[in-house]
Formats: sequence, C-alpha cells, structure tokens
Amino acid sequence: MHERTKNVDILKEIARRVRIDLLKALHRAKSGHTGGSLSSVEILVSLYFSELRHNPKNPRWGDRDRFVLSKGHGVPALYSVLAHAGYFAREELMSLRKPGSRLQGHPEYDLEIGIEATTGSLGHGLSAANGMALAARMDGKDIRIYALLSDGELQEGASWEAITTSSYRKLDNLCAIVDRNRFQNDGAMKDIKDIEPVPDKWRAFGWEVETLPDGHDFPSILSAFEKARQTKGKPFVIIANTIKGKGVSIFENQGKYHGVAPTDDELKVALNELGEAA
Ligand SMILES: Cc1ncc(C[n+]2csc(CCOP(=O)(O)OP(=O)(O)O)c2C)c(N)n1
Repeated sequence: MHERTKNVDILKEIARRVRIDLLKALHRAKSGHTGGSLSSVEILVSLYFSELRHNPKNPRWGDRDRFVLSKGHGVPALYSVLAHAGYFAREELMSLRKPGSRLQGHPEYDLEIGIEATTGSLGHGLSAANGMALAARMDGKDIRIYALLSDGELQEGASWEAITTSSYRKLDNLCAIVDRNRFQNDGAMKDIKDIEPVPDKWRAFGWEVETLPDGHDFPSILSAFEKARQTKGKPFVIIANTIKGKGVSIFENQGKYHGVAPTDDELKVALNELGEAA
C-alpha cells in the first residue's frame, strides 16, 4: 500500500510541486482548465497521500479505495497528484491533451494510471461512485469510495438524483467532497444561478455534512475525512470552501482562468510565486 502521512509540512510541499507540474502541463498543452485544477489541489493531495488505501505499484488491487473525479475538467490536478504518487512518470504530464496521450483533457477510465471512471460530462460522477459503494457492500469489501464534485455540478438535477440515492441506500462507505470555489464557466455562481444554502440542502437530502471554511487547510481536510470514516448509517459530504485559481495571485478568483492555460508570461509569474524558477 502507498505510504500515508499526516505531516502537514510534507503535504504542503507535495501540493506546491503538484501545482508547479500541473501548470507546466497546461502551459505545454496551450489549453485546459487552470482555475478549477488549482482549487482542488489540497483535497486531492490529502486523498492520495493521507486518506486513500491504494497502491500505485498495483493499481488493480481489488481492496483499494476508489476515487471518482466528478468534476472531470479539473483532471490536470489529478494527473499531477497521480504522477507524484507514483502511478506514472512526471515527464508524461507534458503529454497532456496531445493526440495518443493517456492524459486527455477529461479523464478516461484507465486503472494503469489510476483513473477509476470516465468523467467530464458534469453531474454523473456521484452516480458512478454510488454504484461502486453499493458493489463494495454487496461484495462485503471494507473499502471506501470518494467523489469530488464541483459546485457548478450542484446546479444539475442529475446530481440531486444521485445525492438522494446515496442516502436512501445508507452508503456510509461513501464520502463526497464539494470544491466550493463559487465560480463556474462564465463567472461567479451567485450572478448566474445561486445554489445556497448548500450545507442545508445536503442535510435535507439525508447526508452528514461538514463545512470547511478553508478547503486548502490540510488539518481541517484530514479531520473531516476522519469524521467521515466514523459516521455510520449515512453518507458524508465535505463542503470545502476553496479559491478558484488558488496559489497564483493572478489566477485567484478570476473567472477568466476557468478554461484557459497559462501564457508564457503567466507561467513565469506562477512559477516564481510557487518558488520555482521558469
Ligand atoms: C453536462 C456538462 N455541461 C457543460 C459542461 C461544460 N463545462 C465545463 S466546466 C463547467 C462548469 C465549471 O464550473 P464548476 O463545475 O463549478 O467547476 P470549477 O469551478 O470547479 O472548475 C461547464 C459548464 C460539461 N463539462 N458538462
């Protein structure tokens, strides 16, 4: 099994390097989703370096925990985390979005590189995770399923069908995380279609809810995962308040950087801020 740590300094350093590599990959690809990749980094690093039972050297291990990236467009962050965890060489990140690459702009099911589900069409990942959680229960497996949703996905009816199924089936082996960065494609969610009150809605749908004021704070993320593991009889959701574009001042809370890659100049600024020379 992959070694796990709760050492915050180690996790922060991994997050810094994950950001550097995902930005270099996006820059090389000249397209892709910058803002929503950066907002998920601490959540994904916490999952793959502290929470999940998994083995990058044996990616088909039957008793591994499963992770579904429902917000598939944020996959540059997941690829970077998977590379750092040892699923494939970091150099492969530079093939992002190239023809023939295993690392497409939205993830395709490929256990060899640690991708558990094809996603990108928003609103479907939690249904896939529900299926995995039900299958694990039917097989009598003591494994956990995690799904990362965007807040934009909560504007979609299909998400609420899945949210209903999880609690109806009492899937306490399931933990959802919402990357609550408050932006969607074309701007701030409150200006397009507000979805508040988010925690109350999940609670009303039968979930145990934990809201994190700072979804980039490792100790809070880790303790929420701990609570999730201890919760019995219902599924658990972590509403993580995050910053779109987190980690690079020129990208933070700028709707414009939802779906564009860093330019040459922007990459220089980013690498400088992240403590790496261009
Ligand atoms: C079903 C579906 N409709 C539209 C899109 C196009 N799309 C890509 S990202 C996105 C929304 C981005 O906002 P959010 O989902 O909150 O993601 P984040 O801010 O975390 O990047 C949309 C509408 C899609 N991928 N799937």
